Amino acid sequence: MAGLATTLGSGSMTNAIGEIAAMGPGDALCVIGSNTTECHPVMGLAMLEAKRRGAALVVIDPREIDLATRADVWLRLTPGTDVTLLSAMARVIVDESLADEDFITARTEGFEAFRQGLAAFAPEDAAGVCGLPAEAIRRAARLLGKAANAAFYYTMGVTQHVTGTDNVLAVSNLALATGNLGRPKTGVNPLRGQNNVQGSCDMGALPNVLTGYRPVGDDAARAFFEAAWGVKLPAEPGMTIPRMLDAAHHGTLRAVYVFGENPMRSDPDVAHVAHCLKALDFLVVQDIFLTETAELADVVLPGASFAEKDGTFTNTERRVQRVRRAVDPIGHSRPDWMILAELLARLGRPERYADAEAVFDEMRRLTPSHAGMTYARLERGGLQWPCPDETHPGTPILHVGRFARGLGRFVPLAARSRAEPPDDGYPLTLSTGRVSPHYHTGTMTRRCFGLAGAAPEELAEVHPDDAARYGITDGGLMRLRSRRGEATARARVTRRVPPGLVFMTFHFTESPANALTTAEADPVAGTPSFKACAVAIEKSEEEEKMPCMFPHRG
Ligand SMILES: Nc1nc2c(c(=O)[nH]1)N[C@H]1C(S)=C(S)[C@@H](COP(=O)(O)OP(=O)(O)OC[C@H]3O[C@@H](n4cnc5c(=O)[nH]c(N)nc54)[C@H](O)[C@@H]3O)O[C@H]1N2
Ligand SMILES: Nc1nc2c(c(=O)[nH]1)N[C@H]1C(S)=C(S)[C@@H](COP(=O)(O)OP(=O)(O)OC[C@H]3O[C@@H](n4cnc5c(=O)[nH]c(N)nc54)[C@H](O)[C@@H]3O)O[C@H]1N2
Ligand SMILES: [Mo]
Repeated sequence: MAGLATTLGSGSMTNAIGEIAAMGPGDALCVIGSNTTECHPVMGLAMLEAKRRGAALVVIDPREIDLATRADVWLRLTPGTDVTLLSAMARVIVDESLADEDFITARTEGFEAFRQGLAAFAPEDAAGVCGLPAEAIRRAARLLGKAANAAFYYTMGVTQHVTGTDNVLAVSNLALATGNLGRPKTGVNPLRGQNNVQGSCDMGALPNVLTGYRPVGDDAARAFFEAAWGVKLPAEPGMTIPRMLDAAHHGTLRAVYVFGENPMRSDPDVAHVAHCLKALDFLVVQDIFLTETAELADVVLPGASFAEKDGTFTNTERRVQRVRRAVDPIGHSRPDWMILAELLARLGRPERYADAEAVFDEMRRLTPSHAGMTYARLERGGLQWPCPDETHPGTPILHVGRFARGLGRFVPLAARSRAEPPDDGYPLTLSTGRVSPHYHTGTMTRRCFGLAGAAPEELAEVHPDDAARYGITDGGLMRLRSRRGEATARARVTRRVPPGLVFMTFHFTESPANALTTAEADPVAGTPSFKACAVAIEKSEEEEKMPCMFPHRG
């Protein structure tokens, strides 16, 4: 969001999901740092469908994910070198006159400075930095530069680095240079991960904005909400999670209310997280299960799951959709909004909501981009914001004819190094992420018989050369150490990862990847470097403590 708000004026997926499968001969897809078939399988399948119909596929990923095996060009870059690679591709596009000059003249600014900045990114030099043949960089650039329509998709391989914002700007620069915005089958498309992360951001669940991305520092915006709610609002942005943790450590933050989040397994450097949460005077956790974080809480409030309540989710293409209660809440658990409304009442604000629809009606009254949505209208498959009035059909594609900020902005970039490069003590790079059967910290999916059966335990990917060097066998246990902590995991010896890279998930509490990761973060967005930290590995002898759950292994 930090990156795209700068260049385009709006930080969400620019195009619609349905356009992907419709791509065909002459079109190209560029998938960067996104294991789409495992993490967004519906869109992953659409990408494979586009490929089958004749669209070209460029994949930029250090690991041999499914999509890489199907790509026309797979760029197996060294982790953390995306700015260099994407800038070198832009350089080829400009040098070989493949840039869209009409688009650049009519709809963008800053091109000249950007073009001059590309002098630092000759493909031959980039090849060394990224660990790739220069010719592969050229081939990928030509495929995208010559395509009738090219669409860019990216996720956490791009953002979860100390250079995350720069990486996003590099993607945006490439889309602007090739004129691939504001039309079907194009766009800069960050695929949102959680079912309602888009909706949470739209509703101001960020430190610096109110609903609809109106800054808390904007007097007029604040006055509008103050009049509606009858309260005084702070003009200063709040804190990001890493800053909250530091403030807890320093004693300037005394109480925290966590809901729908399990930072004791999902935040980097969990030893630090535990220390900070224990330093608080008061911790409340509202979850549907007793998580590792809830175990530290003074008060645990049982929430009801998605299937037990009414409301809306906003998906990655900005589509607001209804969810409906299918079963009754269990025991004393309640929908989150009811718990919050009850708490408000106890704090002296009377309950104002009869049901979830009443909450929605307030939200659309206060949010111009959602003003035209009603529960009745949402019955027909949902609506994509902006949807300013009740006759408006919603907006499938952003930036048609004009960018949200007026002109699209090129941003010249310089390559910066990743977090914690390997050294003698910690000679390998750890990258973390997901496998398809499990969701995040496993609170939900590990309780599901079928999913737990499909992936009962961590299988950390390690290259055969590294396995041989450290005496690690396929299916055997290995110990991983970083400057922050250690973890034990079963090894999967595979060429899916390149030499020097170890990949593990953060799904398994007994093999906690975030005991190892670093809290070093992107300076603009505050997103941690989950995709790169330095580790050491060795064979582990803890076999009885972690019996093998795969009968055919170990
Ligand atoms: N099954 C399942 N699906 C999920 C989730 C889940 O937990 N389980 N979580 C959801 C959520 S919240 C999210 S955010 C998404 C995440 O979806 P993804 O971002 O697709 O998931 P990750 O496993 O984090 O994969 C990131 C990809 O980036 C690559 N990568 C790592 N470092 C680099 C790099 O330096 N450059 C490049 N170009 N690539 C790199 C990795 O090899 C990997 O293929 O998934 C969503 N969907
Ligand atoms: N090492 C590493 N760490 C990562 C990442 C990575 O790639 N690598 N990815 C990061 C990313 S992109 C993300 S999005 C985060 C995810 O981090 P988290 O959001 O902390 O992970 P989840 O396990 O999804 O936690 C969600 C919690 O909400 C609870 N819950 C589910 N439904 C409800 C509900 O309706 N109400 C309430 N009150 N609770 C509910 C679940 O039981 C669970 O405990 O992890 C981040 N951490
Ligand atoms: Mo995410």
